[in-house]
Amino acid sequence: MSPVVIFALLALGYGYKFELDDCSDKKSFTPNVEAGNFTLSDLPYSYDFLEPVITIQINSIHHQKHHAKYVSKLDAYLTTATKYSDSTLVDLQEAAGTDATLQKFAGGHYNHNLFWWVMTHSSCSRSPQGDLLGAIEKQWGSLSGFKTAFTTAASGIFGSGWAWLTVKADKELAIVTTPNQQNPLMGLSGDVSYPILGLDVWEHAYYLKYMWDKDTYFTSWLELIDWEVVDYFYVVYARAGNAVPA
Ligand code: MN3
Repeated sequence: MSPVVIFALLALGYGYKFELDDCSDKKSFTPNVEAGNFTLSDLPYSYDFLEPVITIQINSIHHQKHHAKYVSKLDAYLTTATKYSDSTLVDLQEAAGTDATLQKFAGGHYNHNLFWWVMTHSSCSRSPQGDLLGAIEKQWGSLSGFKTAFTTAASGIFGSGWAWLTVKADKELAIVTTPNQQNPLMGLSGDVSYPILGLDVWEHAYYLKYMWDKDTYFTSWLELIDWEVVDYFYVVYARAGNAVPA
């Protein structure tokens, strides 16, 4: 392509250029109050908002195809499992401990909801603050110590799964991994705890950009955590012994 053509494309706004003002384009957290029947919510930002770490292609396929399928499979199951007709999505995580179908589809829906909320554009990501920062420093020495431990845990997942920052019953923080679409609320990989941050380690979450290089996905992803939201989840819900109503 000639320099003239490239300049013309740039002048026309081709390519995504992020401005700091755009941070306010992310919607504020709203609790999920649905029960018995669930819908795929819009993402709290546009599909290109997480570029270049998460591409528009990955984000749109992930949401419109993968996440959407968990929701439709969950709703199909709930038409037969009528005992859950008044259950919220958090109730279903608790019930999933003894229900393998809920582990897949209620887990898949909840995990993705939480995943979308805890991300923002890397320019809008600020460090954790206050009590959460203190709790991280207590457990891992520093934020960078946490990031190393989190990446190591994520790298240790064999096959598909999730890495979580979670709050235990004793209020201490922990890093936990779960296989498939399970999560710490189900109590299948240790005691029940309350996740405030979740990283999707399924190939569909990164392969179109990172391919075999999972470690670059992990380290890049840590730079787009919306710590303001994670702080909020910690203080308002998890530290009080409640699941985030994602
Ligand atoms: Mn996924």
